[in-house]
Amino acid sequence: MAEMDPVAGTAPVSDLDPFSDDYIRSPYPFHQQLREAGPVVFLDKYKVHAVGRYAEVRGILEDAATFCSGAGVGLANFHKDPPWRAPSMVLETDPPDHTRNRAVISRAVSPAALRALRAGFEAEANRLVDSLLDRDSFDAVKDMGEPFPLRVFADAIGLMEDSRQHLIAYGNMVFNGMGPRNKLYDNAMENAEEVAGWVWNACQRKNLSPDGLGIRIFDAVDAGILTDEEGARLVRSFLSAGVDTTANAIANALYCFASNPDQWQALRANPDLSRAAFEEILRFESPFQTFFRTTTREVELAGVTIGADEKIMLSLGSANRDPRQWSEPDRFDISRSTAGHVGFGAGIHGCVGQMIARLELEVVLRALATRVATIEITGEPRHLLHNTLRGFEYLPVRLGS
Ligand code: QZP
Repeated sequence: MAEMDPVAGTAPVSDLDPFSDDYIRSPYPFHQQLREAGPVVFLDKYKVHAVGRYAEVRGILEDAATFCSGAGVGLANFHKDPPWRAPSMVLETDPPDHTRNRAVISRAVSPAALRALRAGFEAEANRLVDSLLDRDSFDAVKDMGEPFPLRVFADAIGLMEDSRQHLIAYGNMVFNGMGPRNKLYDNAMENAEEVAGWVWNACQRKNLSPDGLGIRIFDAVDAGILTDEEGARLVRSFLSAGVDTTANAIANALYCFASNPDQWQALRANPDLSRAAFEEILRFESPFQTFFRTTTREVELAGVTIGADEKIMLSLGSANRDPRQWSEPDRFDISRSTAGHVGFGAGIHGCVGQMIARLELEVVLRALATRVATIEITGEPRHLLHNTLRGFEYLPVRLGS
């Protein structure tokens, strides 16, 4: 054990590095070490506490008064390091502002609005799967995971057509930007100005289609609840959160089923399990792995005292495989009960777009389950090296009819 750090308090000190290439490529053995080291550990390399057990992860997510988001949900503490972009009005905000802003988004993604999207999402999923079926091989990331949300989600928001590919680069900035300033961070930020400039332009009222979800945010501007700038910044949350997450979920889904053919046959036999299967994919290969919160006061957590204004890392991926919570957590089983998984977070910041994500993945899984007999990996996959997302850089797949 390393020497005692004044910030560590009584937490066991660990030399685990959740942002190292080895950890990112194969996080699950490291998650186990994190959980076994204790309910709260201190990551010596980053001088922050970390939790990997389900109970503490969930407990922190549900106590937003003690563990706030306003200082950022990445490693950087906005109170000390100014963020690279204007803070998100939902993700990186606390009540009461958060409550008001989230309500505006919630209204835009109402059940009625989502019902109107289903038929179009289904048609695109069917078309996409038909075009990939029986091809010798394709890349699950570039040919399926990314194109699907870039088409259906961006259309649903009412985004302009040209240069939508920038959304992938922007997601990379947002999600790698939550990690330390390592090479992944720097690479993601390489084209920051151009990409962020495009996104900001796309968020403006005049550039949003009159029948999309994005323009609904501006109803709150017309009602005097938000300024124009705030309206655009809330639309920015859609574009930040809604593409890389589902793109990786789609590729992870193909990987889960390719490596568990019995589960694929179970879904084929009953495509109505598509929604449930997505929850298990989120539990088993959570696209979003790592969150931070910041203490609003000195707090005792599982016997460890943490000072005020300290960052704490939450491993959602680890919580979703904690054997204290799940039986046989390392088994991919679409028939298990996944209730309580934290792939969408929990508490007041729980994913506000989760019903859109569920709709997207349901229709993709259903399109696959009703057309595809076999899913095979045809070459060496490469995992994405990424500070917070879990997915693939390259996943060669064949779908057999
Ligand atoms: C990203 C934003 C998994 C979440 C961290 C996704 C996410 C949610 C919101 C925003 C960005 O508001 O910019």
